[in-house]
Amino acid sequence: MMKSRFKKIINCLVLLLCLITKVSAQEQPNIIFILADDMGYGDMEVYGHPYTKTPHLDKLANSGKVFTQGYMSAAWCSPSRAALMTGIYPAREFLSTFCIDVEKPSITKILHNGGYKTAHFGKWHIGGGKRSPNAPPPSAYGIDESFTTQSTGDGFTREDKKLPHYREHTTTKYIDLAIDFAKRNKKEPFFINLWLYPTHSYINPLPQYLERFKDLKVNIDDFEGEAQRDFLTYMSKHTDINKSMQAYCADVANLDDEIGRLLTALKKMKLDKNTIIIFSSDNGPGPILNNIEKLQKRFITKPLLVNSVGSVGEFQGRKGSMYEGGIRAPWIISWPKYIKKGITDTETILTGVDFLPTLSAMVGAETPKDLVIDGEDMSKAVLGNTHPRTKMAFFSDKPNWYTVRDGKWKAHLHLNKIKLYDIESDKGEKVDLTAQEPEIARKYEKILRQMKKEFHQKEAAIH
Ligand SMILES: [Ca+2]
Repeated sequence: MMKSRFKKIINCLVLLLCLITKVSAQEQPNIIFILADDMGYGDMEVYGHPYTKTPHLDKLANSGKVFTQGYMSAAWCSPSRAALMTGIYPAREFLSTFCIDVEKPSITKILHNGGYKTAHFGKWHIGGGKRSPNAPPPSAYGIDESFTTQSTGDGFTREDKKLPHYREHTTTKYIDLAIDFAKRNKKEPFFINLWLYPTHSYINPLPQYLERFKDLKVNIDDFEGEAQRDFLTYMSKHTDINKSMQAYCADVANLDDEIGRLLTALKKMKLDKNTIIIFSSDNGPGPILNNIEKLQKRFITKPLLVNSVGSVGEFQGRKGSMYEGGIRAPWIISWPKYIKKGITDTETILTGVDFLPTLSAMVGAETPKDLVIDGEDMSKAVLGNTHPRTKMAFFSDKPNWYTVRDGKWKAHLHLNKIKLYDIESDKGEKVDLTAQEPEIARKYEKILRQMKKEFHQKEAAIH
């Protein structure tokens, strides 16, 4: 009798446990990480652009949290993406292999092992290009489904790439794939890396988007930042600045519309409340190219935008630079179920290597016990209030330039020379305080020289 009652209690407990486990599995959020390519910090309405129209991205921003002190860990595509995937500074190893280490943890592998269905649609560029043609495909990193470019996995054919507006159509294709993947996996948690091409040059906008901006005339004074105004003045001497800006705004509008299509689909599937959507860009907008005259000629003969006129907001430096314009990135994180909407965090410093530990913590994914990474779990800042970091944020993607952000200070060791800025009062990094603050400058010089010694132990390629 006692035995049978005991058995009943055990059975009830087992049932209860099963129910709890089932509920928590269903409760686990989906994640979509949308990464734009070379889109500037200042390219959205919400980040202060005077001309672009981004109603869907702005809506996404209003439904979650906007960070104004977010960074990428590098200033160009490949290393920046490697940092996001691994939580490790790319200068340690990636810049000598151009392939993320398949033996080490990656965010996709961690989530896959934690029961997530995982996908990568879009640019890959962290193994498989000219620099590492024998790199493993995305599936080696715990990715269940992928359709990518610049990888050794499945993707567009040579014929596809010859089609008109190929680059613009890639976005439509990747969004279609993301919607389809979400539909098929909506009963279990899923993760999608959605790494889109806009606004990387060359831009050849679809006519319907160009039409929207055909009357746009650029007034350079509409831009707040001095460096951005100087850049546009330079560009206006070499290209038709109105046409370039119209094309750029058209490209951003196309991206925004496609993201809007994804958000609508998620809502229809009733996945909008419990899906974490993150939006960022891998590095700053395209720089002034040193072969501008050659490109000018091409600009006249082909309807291509040869150089991005993306905005760095108030900062200086563009893609490839460790000044803010190269590494400061828009970071929008929305999760209606848990993140309070309409908040702008102007204090928390986030950087690319934080992505893996922060996201893992947000969804309760187990990370390997022996995990050694550079990033810091900043989930408290995402889910709650502003949160100070304990680790300094480092940046380097070439052997002659090391940078650190630590509170209000930012220091560069560039071409073996130290420069120090108070980034809170001097966003444009115009006033070098090395002479006024010699002790602080020495402190960061020592740290950066140590970083130089520790990083780049292997010969790294210069971009
Ligand atoms: Ca890029």
